[in-house]
Amino acid sequence: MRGMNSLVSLSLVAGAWAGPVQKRWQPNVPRNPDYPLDEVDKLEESIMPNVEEWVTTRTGTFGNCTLETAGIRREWSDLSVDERKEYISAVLCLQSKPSKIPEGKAPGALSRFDDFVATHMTMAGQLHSPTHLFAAHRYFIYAYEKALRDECGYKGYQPYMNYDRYAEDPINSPMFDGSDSSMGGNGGPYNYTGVPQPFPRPYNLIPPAGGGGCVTEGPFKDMVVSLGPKGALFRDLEPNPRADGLGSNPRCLRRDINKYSAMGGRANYTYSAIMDNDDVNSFYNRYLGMPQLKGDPYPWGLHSAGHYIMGGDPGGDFYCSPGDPAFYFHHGMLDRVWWIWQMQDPVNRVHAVPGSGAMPMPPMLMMRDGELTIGEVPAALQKRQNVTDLIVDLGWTAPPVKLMDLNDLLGGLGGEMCYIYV
Ligand SMILES: *[C@@H]1O[C@H](CO)[C@@H](O)[C@H](O)[C@H]1NC(C)=O
Ligand SMILES: *[C@@H]1O[C@H](CO)[C@@H](O)[C@H](O)[C@H]1NC(C)=O
Ligand SMILES: *[C@@H]1O[C@H](CO)[C@@H](O)[C@H](O)[C@H]1NC(C)=O
Ligand SMILES: *[C@@H]1O[C@H](CO)[C@@H](O)[C@H](O)[C@H]1NC(C)=O
Ligand SMILES: [Cu+2]
Repeated sequence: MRGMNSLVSLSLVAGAWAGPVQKRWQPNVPRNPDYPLDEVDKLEESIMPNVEEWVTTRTGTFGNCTLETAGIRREWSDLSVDERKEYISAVLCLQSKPSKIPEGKAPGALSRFDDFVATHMTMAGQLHSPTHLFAAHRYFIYAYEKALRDECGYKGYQPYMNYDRYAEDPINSPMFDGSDSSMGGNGGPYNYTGVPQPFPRPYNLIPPAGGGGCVTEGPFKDMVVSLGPKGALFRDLEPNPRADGLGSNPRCLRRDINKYSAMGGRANYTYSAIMDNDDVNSFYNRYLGMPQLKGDPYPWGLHSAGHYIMGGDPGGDFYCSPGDPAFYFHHGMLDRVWWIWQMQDPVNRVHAVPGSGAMPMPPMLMMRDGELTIGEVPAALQKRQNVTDLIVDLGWTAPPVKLMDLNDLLGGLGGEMCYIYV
């Protein structure tokens, strides 16, 4: 353990501060020259010696997972245009395959893609509890990536969105410029007040950015959104025919591609979230924007910043947000940030779970009357929990697994989960 710690601090000094990084292993993947590495990308490069050390010294069952066999999740604009189109085709394929949800349970799930939305809606309480937020979303994206690969023949891995690349002008970025190699364009104009943020009270607001109507350009312009709304951002939406939001309510995909939101996800925010929070609970709180930093012009937290880059419907709906295919890019980025945080000190951080054990309970996000707010922490969660007993259950999309089997992305689930970010 001592050896590992000194290795960690050495590599941080070397990696973060422009010194030569000793790289023994480097994936051979191209980068887009339009986007020089930001401070978080450099931090990510600097952790590779820690990652190598970790995969050779940890104990447990990791199957055949090694750095050489690991899948590589890349940033969207680092993919070639053809690779982007392959990904888009796979998503369109998932949207054309029939749902596998048992008859009558979620009649609004019109496709296999919608099964993931319905799962996120029904399991929202578990997915967003402090203990589960990181690991359950990791599993959720993993299950989606697996469906793209196994059911739609996709050969690559789930891309992520580095918010910093697009923050200045997301509407004209390779993610959202509406071209046929983008994840679709902005929505038309819609008049709304913005997105209320739960911290601090009284609410601050992510300002509206001019969109909010139907997406009319790009591969998802004809997409039919059916589930929800359930925690809607917009008031002009038709209510779902079922109280649980799982009925069919066909409508267009709406977005307000929002640079104000994106600014809260710039690299300096991500970098300080990773580097200034040694304890898993303070890292968790910072990731959610709590407490607000003094004088912060974009005090949303990474999680909200990324969600409201697309916002709209269903992207801005707490329950239905995976109904916007850009959701997976955002939560992929969050998963990457968690991994970079973990790999600063793998021995102490890989299996650290927010809100559990002896550490103080962070506040919890809840949905009340359609607004996101800080809830009380349920008495059951206040209790000192034995984290080895926690289960992540993704109902209709993946078998239940132990939460602690999801903490190590290089070898989780007995080696079945095996990927890194580049
Ligand atoms: C590991 O790889 C070997 C050889 O390819 C294969 O036989 C074995 O089933 C794999 N084990 C796991 C756990 O995937
Ligand atoms: C937007 O809505 C607000 C509140 O309903 C209204 O006061 C304002 O005039 C509207 N703005 C436009 C440009 O329609
Ligand atoms: C990030 O940089 C911006 C612009 O310089 C600044 O306003 C903001 O406070 C910084 N945020 C953090 C968390 O350092
Ligand atoms: C937690 O539970 C596991 C098995 O479920 C057990 O082996 C372990 O000793 C328990 N730890 C504590 C601190 O109670
Ligand atoms: Cu979620």
